[in-house]
Amino acid sequence: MTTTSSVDSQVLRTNYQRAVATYWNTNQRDPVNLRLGEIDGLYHHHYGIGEYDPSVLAGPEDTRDERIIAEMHRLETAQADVLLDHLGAIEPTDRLLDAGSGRGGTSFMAHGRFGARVDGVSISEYQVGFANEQAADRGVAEQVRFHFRNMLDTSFDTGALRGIWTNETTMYVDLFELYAEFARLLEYGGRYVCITGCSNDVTGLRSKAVSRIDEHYTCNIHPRSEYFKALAANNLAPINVVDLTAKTIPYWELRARSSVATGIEQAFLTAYREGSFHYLLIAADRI
Ligand code: GPP
Ligand code: MG
Repeated sequence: MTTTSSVDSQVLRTNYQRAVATYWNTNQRDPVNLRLGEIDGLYHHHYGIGEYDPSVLAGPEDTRDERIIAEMHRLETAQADVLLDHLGAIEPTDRLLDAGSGRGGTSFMAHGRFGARVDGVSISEYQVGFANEQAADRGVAEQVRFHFRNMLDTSFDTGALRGIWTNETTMYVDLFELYAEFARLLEYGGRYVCITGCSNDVTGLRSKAVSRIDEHYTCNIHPRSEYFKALAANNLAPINVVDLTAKTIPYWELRARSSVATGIEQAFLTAYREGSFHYLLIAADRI
């Protein structure tokens, strides 16, 4: 019989990975994510894009916070929609991978949109359990499955996937290792879509604000250039690069005024406004 700890050590290979898993396993009462997810059952672990409706701040005070939270959720769902817009034509018979799937929000949206089978992987057993319960509640457990696996070594079949995305998860891994695994998993012509925060090579090394974000989430934000080097080294050819920085700033302004602000809002606003950090979408094809 395989014990839990031996499974753990197969999935979590380093002390760093164990620290990241502990962060997500113990961060279970996070109102900034749960209050938003409760609105419609899509629990996201990413940020939002688009202008917020200023009327949410104007109306009656006793329901203002509720309106802000609903608006933040709308912007986070809009972000996942933009990511999925870049996956290209996906058929119901195709297979997709959500690499770093969190509580499953983007996976359920992808399945709802394309009808395709989606597998999600996470190194947080808590998140995997939460997302699989969501899949059962939604009646899609046969088609949307979450696994306690490492996205650097997924054990899925070579060439089995039409599409892969990472929605704000690449700052936890070495990009060369990650894209070697994605190049193995994608069929020829398959599409990879990434949304990430990355530091700006042009402004120099990591700014104080970017360091604060790394510290807050136990992550290692990569420079923009690193993405393109790692993609090119692994037969992944970019077809679209979209700078979403200006579009995400309103989300952070609104979040800073909400009851669910976590204290990291000013670091994001400073980093984006000073230009040391970008919110970037990259779509690339497996060649
Ligand atoms: C978390 O989303 C996202 C990350 C930890 C990755 C860091 C992202 C960057 C763009 C640098 P979340 O929804 O769990 O965070 P929060 O709890 O703050 O809303
Ligand atoms: Mg969040």
